[in-house]
Amino acid sequence: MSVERPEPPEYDVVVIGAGFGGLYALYRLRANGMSVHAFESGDGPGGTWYWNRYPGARVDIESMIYSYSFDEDLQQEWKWPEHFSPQPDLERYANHVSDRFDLRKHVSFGATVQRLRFDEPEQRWHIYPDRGDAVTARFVVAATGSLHAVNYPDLPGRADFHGEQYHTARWPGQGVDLRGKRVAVVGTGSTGIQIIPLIAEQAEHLLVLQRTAQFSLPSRNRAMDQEYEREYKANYGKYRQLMRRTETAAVLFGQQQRSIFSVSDEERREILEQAWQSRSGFRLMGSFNDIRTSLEANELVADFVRDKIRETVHDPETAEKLCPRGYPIGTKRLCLDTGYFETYNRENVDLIDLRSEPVELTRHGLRTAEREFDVDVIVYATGFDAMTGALSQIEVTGRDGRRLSEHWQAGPRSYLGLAVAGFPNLLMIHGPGSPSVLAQMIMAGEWQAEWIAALIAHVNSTGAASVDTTSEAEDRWAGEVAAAAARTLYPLADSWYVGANIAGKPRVFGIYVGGFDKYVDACDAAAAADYEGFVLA
Ligand code: NA7
Repeated sequence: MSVERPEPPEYDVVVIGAGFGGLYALYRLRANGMSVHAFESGDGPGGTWYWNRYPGARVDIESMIYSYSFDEDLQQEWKWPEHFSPQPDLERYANHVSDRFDLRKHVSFGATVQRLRFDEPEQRWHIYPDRGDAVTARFVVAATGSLHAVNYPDLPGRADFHGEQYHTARWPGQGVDLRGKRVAVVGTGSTGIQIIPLIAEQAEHLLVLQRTAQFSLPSRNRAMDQEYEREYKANYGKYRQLMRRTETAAVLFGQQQRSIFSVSDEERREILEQAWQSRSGFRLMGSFNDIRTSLEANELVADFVRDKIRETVHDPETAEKLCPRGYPIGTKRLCLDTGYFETYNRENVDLIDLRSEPVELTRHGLRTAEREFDVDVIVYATGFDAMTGALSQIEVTGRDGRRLSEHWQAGPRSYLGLAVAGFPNLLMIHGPGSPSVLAQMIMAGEWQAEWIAALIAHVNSTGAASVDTTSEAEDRWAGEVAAAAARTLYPLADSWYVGANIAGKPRVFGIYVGGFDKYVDACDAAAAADYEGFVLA
């Protein structure tokens, strides 16, 4: 007797991830008449803004900019309470968009895709989640997020520690009561810098374990200014248009076209001071046009920020430990903070510089060569296996049994950050080789989802079964990405942008920093030239 197995559900497109990129891809592809489904590991939508529930989690791009542009009513009606939105507001927005556009019904929440296999005879992808049925789809859109796969530090003795341990990107939804506890935070990137001041207010004692001091600028966050909001909404069309045409990756921060060497020392200090005091810290980096490209120009700005740290932190020794050195400002993600450096003036806060004072975890806390601390809770603000991590956690098998992990062994390759040779009908949002984390990701994701929807419509209109790219197209694009990076100082830093935070990861700068406008032009030019670099079969 044969047992009949049910046929897997079939879709035109499966989207992996229901963060802001994935949600919009669902919306856009459905509007184009496709049958769509998404798998999302989280129990709700929002991606990064679902997972990062740690105290102080906040976006570092202004709320009026960091939002969807595709629906005029949505952008007019939605009210952002704060100038820089905190995680709960962004998660609320993701839920609102899911409900408003009836997207939730297309998503399997709490389901992580573990395996993706391209079936050549069928010309379809088979998608295997860890929960629920496998499905098939002609196209897969990987909106898996650039910062999803969490990174734990390789601190000696970590398994021995008996207290509570939390990674900031997997922070319990119900929160963690740190009142009266002795807490250690490992990591001083954007996340550490956001959470440290808030933990210091609650904990009996806070120990910060810093491997690399970071540049951070004051966020000057505040309640939304009503007049600013009105003006923004009245001109949204114009601003969104401008964002798509910026060099500065769809973020408007008033990039100036003058060299830092074209002004006197006094003028330079005045200009930097004005930017420092302005409503968006990143304006500092836009004050002159050579900060990202000239080491000498960059060093002047770095000095300005180091002086600010010395002015803020009372203890000179601690201030020096907190002064970033050894990499140009802006080449590791620049942080925005609220009272970060001031936190070190508190009696209940201590800083350990891991490079000069290595730490070993013990059963009850940690010790260095000279000191020992009892600790109740360790918080890991140690970031992510960024850019490729989330997709690399899925076993992806393309044409001829080719594995994506093998294809990317020497570093991620892609054409336009959208497609990978040998993996037909698999398209990426914020893929390596796209502007991704150095763009305003909601806008960039919308733009890519639209481009992908147009590509799929084109494939369908020709009657082709699949679209792939070629190794030559990947090489050509890798050359463009590398050339754009080489014009900047980014490759000089050991950052997660180049994979330096993950042991054994190949060092590749996988972000297109030639300008969001140039990226759009390159993708549009390929489309206009009959999808040059793509092969329809
Ligand atoms: P980041 O920016 O990767 O920061 C992680 C921090 O953790 C950083 O200070 C790291 O030091 C530190 N780290 C990582 N591994 C270790 C080990 N093994 N030992 C000690 N310290 C370690 O992650 P975030 O979550 O802060 O921010 C990610 C992005 O989210 C951010 O850039 C924004 O785009 C939003 P390092 O600098 O590597 O020496």
